[in-house]
Amino acid sequence: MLRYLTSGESHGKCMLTIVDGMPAGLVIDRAKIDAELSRRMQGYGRGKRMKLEADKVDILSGLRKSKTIGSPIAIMVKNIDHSIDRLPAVLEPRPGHADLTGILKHDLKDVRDVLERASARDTVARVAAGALAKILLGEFGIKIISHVTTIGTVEAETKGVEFSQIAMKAEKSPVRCADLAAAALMIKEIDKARSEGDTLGGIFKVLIKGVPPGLGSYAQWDRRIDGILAKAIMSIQAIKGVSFGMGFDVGSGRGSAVHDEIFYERTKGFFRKTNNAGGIEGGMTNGEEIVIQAVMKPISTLKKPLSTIGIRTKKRILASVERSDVCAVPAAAVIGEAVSAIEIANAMLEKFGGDSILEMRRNYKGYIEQVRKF
Ligand code: EPS
Repeated sequence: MLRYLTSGESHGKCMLTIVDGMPAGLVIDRAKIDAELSRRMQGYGRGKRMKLEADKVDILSGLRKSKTIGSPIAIMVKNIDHSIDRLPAVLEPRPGHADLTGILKHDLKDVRDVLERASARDTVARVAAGALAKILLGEFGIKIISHVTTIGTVEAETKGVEFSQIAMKAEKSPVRCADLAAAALMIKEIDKARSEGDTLGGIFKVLIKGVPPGLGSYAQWDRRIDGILAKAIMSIQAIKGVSFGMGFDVGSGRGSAVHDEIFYERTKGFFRKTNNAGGIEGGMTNGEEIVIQAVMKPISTLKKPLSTIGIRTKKRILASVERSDVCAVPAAAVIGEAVSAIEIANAMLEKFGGDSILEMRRNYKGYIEQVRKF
C-alpha cells in the first residue's frame, strides 16, 4: 500500500513528505522529481512567489545508491522565502479561504496561523510524492498528462486531438492549453483579471494511458477507483468538482448514446471505439484511457478585496491582501497528475503486490497474459 503525509507551512523552513510503500529495486532519478516541481511552478497567471523559489528535492531517507530499498522515503523541499516568524498578523479573513473557519476551529487569534498551512504551497509535497509514483508507473508503461480546457469564460477545443499531441502542445503552452487560439485568449483574460485586481478559475483534464483493466473494485464502496481518484483531486486546494469521461453530460444523454459498445479482435482483445466512460466502469479501470475533469474556483486572495469582518474589531473592513496568483489552473493540472499518479500507483500495488519491483513486474506480466488469453 502506498501512503503519504505532507507537512510544512507556506513560509516555513520547508515542505515535507514521507512516502511509504514503494517497492524495493526502483531507480529514482532526482532530476525527474525536480522536473515535476518545476512544471508545478509554471503557468501564466502565477504570482511573484514562483519567481522567488527554486523548488528542488532533497531525499533524506529511503534510498541507497539512488535505489529504493523498501523503506519509507522522506523528501524535503526548502522554502527560499521562510519568513514565517517575521510576517505580520492577519486579522481580516478572506472570503473563500480557510481563514475564518480555521481560526474558529483551532481557537487561533491570527489568521496567519491558518493560512500558512492551508496554502496551496503544500502541493509542492504532493507533487514530489506524485513524481515517485510516476516513476513506478513508468515501469509499466503508464503515462499521465494534463491540459487546461477552460480559463474564465475561454474554452479550448481539443476534440479528436491525440494524447501525444495534447501532451506536446500543453507542455509548450504558457497556460497548459493544447488549443493555441484559445490559449492566446486565456492569456488576455488573465491580463484583464490582473489589471482589475481580480482572479480566475477554470477547468483542466488529466489523461492516463496504459492502465490495465481491473484496478479498483466493484465489490466494496471504498475500493471504487473513481471514488478514490475523485477524493484525491477534490482535496487539491480550490477544486470544486470532478467528473470522468463525458462528465455531467451523461445526465442528459440516453443510455444508447452514453455507453461505450464492446468490441473484440484477436490481436487487440476486448476494446471500445468510444470512451464516454473515461476508462472507468463499475468502480474499476476498463483498460481504456482514464479521463478526469476538474473545476477550480478563482483564487480567494483578491488584490481588490471583498469585504469581511475584522476578527478583533468585529467591524466591516476589506479582506487582507496576501501575495498570490491571479490564475493557478495550469499548476492545478500538474498537481492533478501527481495525485492521480499516487492513487493509480497504489491500485497497481494492491493488485500486483509489491515488496520488490521484480515481484510486481512478474505478477503484472502474468495478469496481462491471463487477460490477453481470456
Ligand atoms: C504557492 C505559494 C504561495 C501562493 C499560492 C501557491 O506563495 P505566497 O503566499 O508566498 O505568494 O503563491 O498560494 C495560494 C494561492 C493560496 O491561496 O494559498 C505555491 O507554491 O503554489
